[in-house]
Amino acid sequence: MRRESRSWIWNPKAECMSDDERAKVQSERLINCVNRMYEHVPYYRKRMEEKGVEPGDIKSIADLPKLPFSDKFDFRDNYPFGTLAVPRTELVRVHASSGTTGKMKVVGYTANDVELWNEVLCRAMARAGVQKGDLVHIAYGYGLFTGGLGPHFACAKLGAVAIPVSGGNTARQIQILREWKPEVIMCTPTYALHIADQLQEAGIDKSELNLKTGIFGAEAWTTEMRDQIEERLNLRAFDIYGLTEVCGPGVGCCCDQSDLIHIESDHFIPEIVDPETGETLPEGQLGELVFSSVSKEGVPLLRYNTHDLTRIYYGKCACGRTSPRIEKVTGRADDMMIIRGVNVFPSQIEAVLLAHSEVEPHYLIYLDRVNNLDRVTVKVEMNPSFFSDSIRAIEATERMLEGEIASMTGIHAKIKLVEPRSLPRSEGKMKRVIDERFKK
Ligand code: DLL
Repeated sequence: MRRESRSWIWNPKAECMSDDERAKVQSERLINCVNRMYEHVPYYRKRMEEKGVEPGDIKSIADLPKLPFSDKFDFRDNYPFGTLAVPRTELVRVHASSGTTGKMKVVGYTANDVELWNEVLCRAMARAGVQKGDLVHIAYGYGLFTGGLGPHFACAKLGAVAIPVSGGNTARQIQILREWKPEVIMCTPTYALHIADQLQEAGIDKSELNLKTGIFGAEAWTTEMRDQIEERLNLRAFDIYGLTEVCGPGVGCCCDQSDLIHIESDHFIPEIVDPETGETLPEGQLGELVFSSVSKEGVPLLRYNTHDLTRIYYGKCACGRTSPRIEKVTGRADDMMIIRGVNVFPSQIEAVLLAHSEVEPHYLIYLDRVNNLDRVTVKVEMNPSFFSDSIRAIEATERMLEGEIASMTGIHAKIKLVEPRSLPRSEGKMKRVIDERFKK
């Protein structure tokens, strides 16, 4: 039984508008954004010229596929402020995220951008059941990362009380959870599980806490993991999605009807494209998620490829909202492991592991190469009660998990059950894959 939901709708006008109304709003904002980008952002103007598109060619949302894509390399090549569409002096804040390209992706916000971010976060938090007056324990990192300061300021707009704990110092987190009794916690799903472990270790029962809602995101997680977090912290868990380049958390969040994530598409227009051809894919097909953040002033983006893999669904949701929904993001196209030619996602392995009570949701995937062949080893922690079991039972579990992973993914992964609490923990995003294959 899942805990009852406290969900409500922050902005019915924006979240429940008809398809025609949405298309009208999106078209107006898109046209305006294309003009601003063409005028003020040299990299994008060049891209449009190369493709032979002019602002006048974009007359409505239907023309979106005519526009060129943008990508994380545009942030690298225009580091730090070359992606701005306004003078730098008009910014009120800057955030950044580290990229796989080595250079940070720097994103500037005007006062209106911060206000827009607060608005979409209020939609997400209300959807997740945050009420006016609630204490919101924010254990996402504060700083350049958007997870801390974004929700922090949005709490004031919603009328909730932010507790700016930031990440780390888990003992103090637990003290606050137990003594101040916040109703809401926001952190990465892996950190939520770490907190649950620490509570258990300290012999603190979940009934001593007062958590009702958890808003988790910033990394891929499965429904199995959601169930564990809900059970262990006695709360209702919601999936919040976002990326720094588009604003941070709050690009979308699931409602209480399903795990699908409603996208705030009046501001962030989503598309799903074929990773090979760039063609826009129809509803329900797996592809890369692309956003046009048409209302942003500081760093607006047109057709920015997130490389996150998901599917999109349209139509009215049982919650009453009409905004398009994406499936839980299961991985990034560039997170994908190619093992002996087979595409495998860490989330596939996680789904198998979490279906078994003998193991805990703490695991690491090691990739190396022996005699030019890829080898996969998954270290996963045993459940403390199973840990005391016989070697034979442990080995049998290892073989059983190997069999299930093989039938799920088509690859052989060696499973090593390790002692409880022996793998490193993360206070932010968890790095699950250690790839040694290309090291000399
Ligand atoms: O992770 C923003 C955020 C903070 C989202 C707090 C949610 C909560 P970045 O550091 O720029 O921004 O990383 C963005 O993280 O492209 C996805 O690959 C991944 N990601 C974010 N949210 C989810 C989620 C923040 N709910 C990248 N599920 C994105 C799966 C997610 N992956």
